[in-house]
Parts: sequence; structure tokens; C-alpha cells
Amino acid sequence: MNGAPQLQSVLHPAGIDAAIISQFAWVLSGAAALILAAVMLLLALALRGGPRPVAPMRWIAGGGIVLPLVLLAALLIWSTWRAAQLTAQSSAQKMTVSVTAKMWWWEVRYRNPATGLDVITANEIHLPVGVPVYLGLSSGDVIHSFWVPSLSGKIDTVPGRMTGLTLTATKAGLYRGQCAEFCGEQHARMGLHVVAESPEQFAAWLAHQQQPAAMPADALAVRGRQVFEQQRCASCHGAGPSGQAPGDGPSLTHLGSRLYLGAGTVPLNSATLEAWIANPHAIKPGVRMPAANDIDPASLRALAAYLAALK
Ligand code: HEC
Ligand SMILES: [Cu+2]
Repeated sequence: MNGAPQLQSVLHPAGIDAAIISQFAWVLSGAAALILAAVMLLLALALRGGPRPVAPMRWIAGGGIVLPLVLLAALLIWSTWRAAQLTAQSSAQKMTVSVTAKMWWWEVRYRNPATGLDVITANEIHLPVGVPVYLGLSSGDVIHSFWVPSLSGKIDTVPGRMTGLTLTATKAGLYRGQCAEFCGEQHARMGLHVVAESPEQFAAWLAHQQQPAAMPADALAVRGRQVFEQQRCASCHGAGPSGQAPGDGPSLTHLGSRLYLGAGTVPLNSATLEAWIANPHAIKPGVRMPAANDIDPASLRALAAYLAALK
């Protein structure tokens, strides 16, 4: 799906709540535009001068009091009625996903029904189309805000608190999301992607994510696995058979199956992987991962090959 058109647009809804929100945008801006046009027309007529068809007091009472009251009341009643149809934020849903916002990436967890343990991934949320999914949101550090405009409204993630959002994707596709609360240096590069797919595709994806990381098969990747251990990458990342352990960095257990690197910053491929490992600060300045300064080119290539093979 790499390279597919991605939507991050309130005006292209692909979720139940997003459709209501975009309707708000159209109706309220439409009404405002009509009123503005009418006022401008009256202004033009007034500037032209000539006889006045209506007495000034009537204009003031009609246009200044009655019209705004009627119009605002109508819009208020309509929007209150429509807002009540937004999905209730209850966790009584079929499916729950936990999302923890961190500086500057997203940890994503699914429950593995077989083991009762969490399947941990990052920056990419897979959802089955048509199924209401409750996202339990929290923060590992400062306040962030979870927002995937094509799917739903946005909600803050607050340290020490759980907030929740229920999403129902109505169209399969790749949707971009963005942290929407300033959270430091790399706030702008704290993106995420939602892959909305058929329930069958989703089930296959989740079953695959539940598997332990593949052991490297070819010589280059075997070498890469050694470099990974020598470089102490696992102190933050924990990839490999024990890779489901939470850490200060995103899980790399199935890194090769993801579309982007650095929370939606660059597409994931071997070139970007090598560049990221050598110096992530060149791609995302200030990122909370050290550059691997003491790594030779051959080891770097092997390490990138190992990580890319973690499908
Ligand atoms: C001090 C902890 C730390 C160490 C050590 C560390 N990383 Fe990271 N790494 C992070 C953090 C934090 C991120 C998330 C950065 C972001 O996107 O803001 C990250 C992101 C990554 C990513 C991108 C993951 C994704 O899905 O976007 C890769 C790949 C990666 N690290 C590989 C490595 C490798 C290989 C090493 C060893 C050479 C290493 N890291 C060492 C903390 C660390
Ligand atoms: Cu932010």
C-alpha cells in the first residue's frame, strides 16, 4: 500500500464520526457564506443610495434581531441533534486497542486472545472496516492529541489518565493521522497511519503480529542480528523473540511489515533504514534515539537488512 493516496482530510470522511463532523463544516460554513453574501449585497444597495423601500427601524429589528435569533436557533438545534449522533465514547465495544503517545511516536497494543498478552507495535494502527473499535488513549510523557481527520474527531492524551475514542472506519484505505497538541521539538513529525482493511485481512495481520520475530535466515541478516546485540539497540527496542517487551523505543519485532519510519516521517525501505540508524537526528532532529556513530558501513548494511527482514 506504500505510495497509495493517503488522506488526512476532514473533508474526505471515511468514518462514521468523520462524516458527521464534515457535515458540520459544510453546513456551518455554508450558512455563514450565505449570510455574508446577503450582507454584502445589502451593503452594495445601500451605497448606491436612492429611495428606501423599508423603514430603517424595520431593517434594524428584522436584520439585527429577528434574523440572527431565528438562524442561530435553527443551527443550534440542528447541530445539537446531529452531535448527539456522534459515537458514544464507551469501551463496551467488540475490539479495544491501546495507544500510548510518546515523544514523538505512538505505541499501539492489541490483546492476543490466545496468550492474554499484548501484541505491541508502533505508529501504524490496523482496523477492520465496519467494526467499532475503542481506542484507549494515554500518554507516556506530556500531553499529546490523537487525530485521524478522515476517521473521527480528535482527543487529547493526558499523562496519568485514560481517554477514549471510538472509531468506525467505513471505507478501506490508508489514513494519515497527526499529533494535534504541541509536544516539543518533533511534534510536527509525530504522525501515524491507520490501515482500514477487510475483517479477513485484519485477522491475518493480527495473527501475524502475534508471532515472535523471525530468526534471520541469510548470512547478512544473521550478521545484522549480532550487530543489533553489540550495539545494545535492544536496551530500548527489544526485538527478537523477547521483542514484545515494552521499552523506551518502538517495538521492532515486525518492523519490516510497517509502511513508515519515524512515526510517519519517511517511507520504510533499506535506504531510509540505514540512514535512520546511522543518524536519526538528520531525519528527525532531537529524536530520542542516539546516532550509531561507531558503526562501520558493512555492519550498518547488515543491521538494516536484519531489521527489514523482520516482516
Ligand atoms: C536510548 C534508546 C534507544 C536506543 C539505544 C536505540 N533506539 Fe531506536 N528508537 C528510539 C526511539 C525513542 C525511537 C522513536 C523515534 C521517533 O520516531 O520519534 C526509535 C526509533 C527507531 C526506529 C524506527 C521505528 C519506527 O517504527 O519508526 C528504528 C528502525 C530504530 N529505532 C532502530 C534502532 C537501532 C538499530 C538501534 C541500535 C543501533 C537503536 N534503534 C537504538 C530509541 C532508541
Ligand atoms: Cu504533539
